[in-house]
Amino acid sequence: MYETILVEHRGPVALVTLNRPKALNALSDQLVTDLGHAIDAAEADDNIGAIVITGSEKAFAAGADIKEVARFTYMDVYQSNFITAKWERVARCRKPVVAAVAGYALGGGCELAMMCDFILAADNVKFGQPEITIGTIPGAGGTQRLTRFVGKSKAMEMVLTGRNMDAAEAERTGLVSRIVPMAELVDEAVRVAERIANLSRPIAMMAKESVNKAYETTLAEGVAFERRLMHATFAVEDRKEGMTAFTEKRQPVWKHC
Ligand code: CO8
Repeated sequence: MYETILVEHRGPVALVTLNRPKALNALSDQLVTDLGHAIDAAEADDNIGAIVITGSEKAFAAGADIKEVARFTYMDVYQSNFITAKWERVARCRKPVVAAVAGYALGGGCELAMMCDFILAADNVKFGQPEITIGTIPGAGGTQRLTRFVGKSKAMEMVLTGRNMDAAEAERTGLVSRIVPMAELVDEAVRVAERIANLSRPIAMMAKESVNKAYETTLAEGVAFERRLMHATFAVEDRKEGMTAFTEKRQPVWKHC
């Protein structure tokens, strides 16, 4: 169905595997288009409660497809808003998205991982924004999201030198939520995504929206936004069911409404 990705449903989880092994999953226009369509389909599917995006053991994605973009002129990238505008589809997804990252996550690959809600990474992971070494700068949020994840000093060093960050440093700096042994990465990511998908879906969407607000606004506005959404959970049937189940000492039965 897709040229450059594989999509598999594991229970309530859509597992999307980037699949251009010969190019280390470089993010060609076709791949980013396929990924956008897969996100559209997962969002529209009531059986799906969460998404996992992964690559191969060697590369999550080695960045934009340099061979494809090398020939572009300024007018090409400006007028088409270059493909990085399309990549934002992942960041706009309302269902939870987990990145399961092994190997190289460079340039656009690092940016794509950071567009997901959180990152589980294998012990062989290498994150980096090496754009400067090919004469450009990150164009899909790298200078902004990396700085928010790891702070100015480390982000600036990485963006200015193009050096990579290994698993230990990524965990220490909070770029990833956890490091997982390579052999368990995808199964663990699916397990975590399944746990989320099996909770109340509207409540998970509100939780995601509220955490994301922390990146967009002041503390006072963010706290006010969170309070309004928390109030809104009291209009969701699942909120009543969750609290009733607790008082009745039983498991909740979510209706996702
Ligand atoms: N684009 C296209 N092809 C790639 C890419 C890529 N980003 N990365 C790897 N490949 C291809 C290689 O060309 C090679 O293909 P072939 O066998 O046909 O020559 C194949 O994948 C395997 O790669 P290597 O032989 O290089 O594998 P190694 O294990 O020796 O090295 C590396 C792995 C270190 C990951 C190396 O491939 C590398 O440095 N890749 C490029 C990494 C990079 O610079 N990424 C940033 C790209 S720029 C970006 O993402 C943001 C762009 C925003 C720009 C906006 C412009 C308008």
